[in-house]
Amino acid sequence: MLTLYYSPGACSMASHIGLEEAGASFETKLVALAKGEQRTPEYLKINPRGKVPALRLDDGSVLVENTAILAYLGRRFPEKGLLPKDPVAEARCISMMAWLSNTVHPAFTHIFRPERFAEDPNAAASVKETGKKNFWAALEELDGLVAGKKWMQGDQFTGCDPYALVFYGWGTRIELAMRELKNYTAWKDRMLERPAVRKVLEREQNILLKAA
Ligand SMILES: N[C@@H](CCC(=O)N[C@@H](CS)C(=O)NCC(=O)O)C(=O)O
Repeated sequence: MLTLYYSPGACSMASHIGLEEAGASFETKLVALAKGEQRTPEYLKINPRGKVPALRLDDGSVLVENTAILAYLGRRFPEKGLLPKDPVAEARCISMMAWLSNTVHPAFTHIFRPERFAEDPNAAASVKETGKKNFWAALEELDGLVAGKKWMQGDQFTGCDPYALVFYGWGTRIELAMRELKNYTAWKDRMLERPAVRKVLEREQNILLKAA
């Protein structure tokens, strides 16, 4: 049985939705980030980096990083199409997930945890402001990328979709003008129509259900 370590509202929601979409048999273990549970000795044995998500596999080993978990689910449940079969399409999907992980997510972290980027408390406001500009620019880019498409990679629903939903939720949480992003918002509404997505949003009590 697969075990997902997650925290409601965190980026682990991408892997959580991926597991539901894949129809995988899995259990969840809540790691409350707000209570610092990611830094307990027990959890550090699972992921020494103290981050969610982490996915315990059937053989007891652990996989971390949304990009890797979503790619794994794509390979393990190929009939669900979370990872395109064509090599170029597959690479484009991984490329987008890598960008979400290495650029979009850290832009938000600058807003949420400025002290991680500058120890001087006087710098916090500036770090946050820069993070906000970069995060908004990334959301605008996502809006452009999904224009004229049903899903992030085109006609096929892939791992990029649950991953991109995390950032729509975070933008909503900090009250950015998400509705100005017409394509991204229409895509988010299509996401909310998917039973697997709704199931996870309900389990995580996600803000997108309240905002819908
Ligand atoms: N690139 C990683 C990011 C993991 C990550 O930063 N997770 C955050 C939640 S969104 C976390 O666990 N933060 C806890 C902390 O930094 O203390 C991934 O996609 O899995």
